Amino acid sequence: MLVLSEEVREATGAGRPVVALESTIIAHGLPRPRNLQVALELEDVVRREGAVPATIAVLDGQPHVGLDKGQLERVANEDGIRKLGHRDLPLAVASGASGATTVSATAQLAALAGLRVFATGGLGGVHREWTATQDESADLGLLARTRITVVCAGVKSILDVPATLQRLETLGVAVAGYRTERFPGFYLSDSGHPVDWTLRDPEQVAEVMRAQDALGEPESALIVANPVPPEQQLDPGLHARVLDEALRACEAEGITGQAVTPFLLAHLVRHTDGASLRANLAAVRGNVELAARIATAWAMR
Ligand code: PSU
Ligand code: MN
Repeated sequence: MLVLSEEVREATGAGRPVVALESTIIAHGLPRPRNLQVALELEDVVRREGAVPATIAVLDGQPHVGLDKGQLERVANEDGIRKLGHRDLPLAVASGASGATTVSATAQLAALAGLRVFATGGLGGVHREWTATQDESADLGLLARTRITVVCAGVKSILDVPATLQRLETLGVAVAGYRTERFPGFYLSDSGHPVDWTLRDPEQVAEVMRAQDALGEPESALIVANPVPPEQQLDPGLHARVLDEALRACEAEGITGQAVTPFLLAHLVRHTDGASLRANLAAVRGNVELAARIATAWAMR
């Protein structure tokens, strides 16, 4: 049922490096018209590193792995494009719906297509109001049972970061900092929390992936947490202040469920004069580039 783009089909057939990219960040995480430019730019970053990009989305009920320009345009600009977590996939397929895929849905489809490396901005996780709302992203549970390597700038800083790290530990998902002993904070280089493991180069990441396969079940993910460069991070003071306002606005407006993350991200963009957007993009770009290098090291194994 998967539709692979021609270049993804050729690359996977020949064992060449492919990087899966999610589409929720395009449809629901970034403002128009910047979102389409970013989608195209991220694909270019992958190509420049000698790998093939596979942006993933569901269009008219068909899960696509690798999108052409017209399909990327639909994801970026089509009104009513849904946000699909992995639980939504069978519903979207059976009803012919179109939607962007979150980390959980992208990871599931990427693994189904035989892809092993995936890049995003920040993972979903445990929300700060968890005791009242029980809002924990489905990203975490899916990564506990999917053999994929996710390169991200940690988890989104709008979340309860220590609770999310604890959940990842409980769920048995491997986490390593990339050239850092600190867990990155999405818009910030450092979330204020340590990581237990540090990896130094793409070859070392590929070795961990090999070891995962040799060790067998359970088929869980590897999170490679790659910080945004300190000179490109959002000012920590501004971040703390605006995030606080955003969380209060979210509660005051009664935003719940899937709408929470896009609401908070959009609030930050507006109230930091685009500075959060610049930090977000710097983080995603770095992650996509590193993912391409890891995919290359993995393809040469
Ligand atoms: N990273 C970004 N921007 C985003 C996301 C990640 O830089 O918008 C998306 C991812 O698709 C992630 C989703 O899976 O946010 C989490 O949403 P939720 O908290 O509703 O599970
Ligand atoms: Mn949620």
